[in-house]
Amino acid sequence: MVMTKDATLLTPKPEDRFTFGLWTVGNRGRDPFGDAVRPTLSPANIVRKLSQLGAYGVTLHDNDLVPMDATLAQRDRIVAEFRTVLADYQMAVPMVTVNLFYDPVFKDGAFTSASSAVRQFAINKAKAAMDLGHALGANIFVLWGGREGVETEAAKDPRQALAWYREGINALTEYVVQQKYAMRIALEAKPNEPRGDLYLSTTGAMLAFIATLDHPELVGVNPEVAHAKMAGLNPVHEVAQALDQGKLFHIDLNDQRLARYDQDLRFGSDDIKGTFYLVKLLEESDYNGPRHFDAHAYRTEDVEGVWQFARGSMRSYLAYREAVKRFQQDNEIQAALHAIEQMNAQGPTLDSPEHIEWWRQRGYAYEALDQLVTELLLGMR
Ligand code: GCO
Ligand code: MN
Ligand code: MN
Repeated sequence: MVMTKDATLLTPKPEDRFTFGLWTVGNRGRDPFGDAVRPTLSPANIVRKLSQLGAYGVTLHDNDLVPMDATLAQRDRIVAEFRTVLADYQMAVPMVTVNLFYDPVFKDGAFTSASSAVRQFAINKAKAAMDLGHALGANIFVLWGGREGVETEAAKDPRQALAWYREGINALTEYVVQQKYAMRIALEAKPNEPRGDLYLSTTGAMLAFIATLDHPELVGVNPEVAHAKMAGLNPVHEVAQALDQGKLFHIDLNDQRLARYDQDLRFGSDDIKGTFYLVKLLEESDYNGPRHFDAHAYRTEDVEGVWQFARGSMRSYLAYREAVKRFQQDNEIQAALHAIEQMNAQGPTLDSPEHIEWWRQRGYAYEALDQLVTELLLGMR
């Protein structure tokens, strides 16, 4: 058994670029069936603790830091104080997002609200969140349309809703250009929750939508593992498609069992093989953005459990990354891959019945290959 003796191997470091949303470790365990079970953690507290744990930075919704009813003067004071904390702990804010789902004014959507007054309010709120992101040095602005959806199709024509959605995003890219912000927008898809059905429910749908925007070059995606699984999809393929199109601007890492409510499990805690292939894909790609965790601790946990959750998220990423290296260095796995490659290269052209029959008869040896990967992930290689 190849076991690592190097204790530092799983110690997170800023260069690993691990980030957490303030709302993730700050999650108080509220759910539709029960109230908060943990105290509020201040942003300063979160930054200090995450930096001690080896994170690179934090991300936030506008209202995770600045209350929705704050005056401009209050906002400026909060931002100035927060910047001091960030500098003290050498923590970055690479991504900022906007909360367009919590306040009851957004109960029927923000950019897709049937009311132009609400749509305009949402656009203004998003622009102010971009200003906040700019002030904190963020170059990615994530847009997750939490309430952009319906319970009943009788409510709106989905084509109209998409047109409003497009107008909203076009207004934001226009603003980026006008303000000369070094900021790109990353759209995050989710199939459902909190609405019955959300528009543009998969990363693939988002990618197709981006092509219809005024400034497609400024817009990419922020795929989330759990959201793909909620839709019954393979997150590895979603992320691969985003990479293929040069659109992987950011990523939300967590875990999720298929066909369940939005679980937001600790990264890599459930689907070990799926997570392995996702980390392999990321590490073998040219994506060098943050490894952003969007999950939260079990509701059973106290604050110490939250820090175990944060520490575990990062350690797991590093453990999967080590497994990828072992995959790349494993002689038997590489020999198996090579043999498959050879067989593909040396197989005859399909120009005669015998040659076609050769391809019909051949085996691909993927069972043996997968078994090697399984044993590697179980620590037996
Ligand atoms: C969710 C989403 C959110 C977003 C966040 C950033 O399922 O609630 O994943 O956590 O990622 O709001 O926009
Ligand atoms: Mn989510
Ligand atoms: Mn997310």
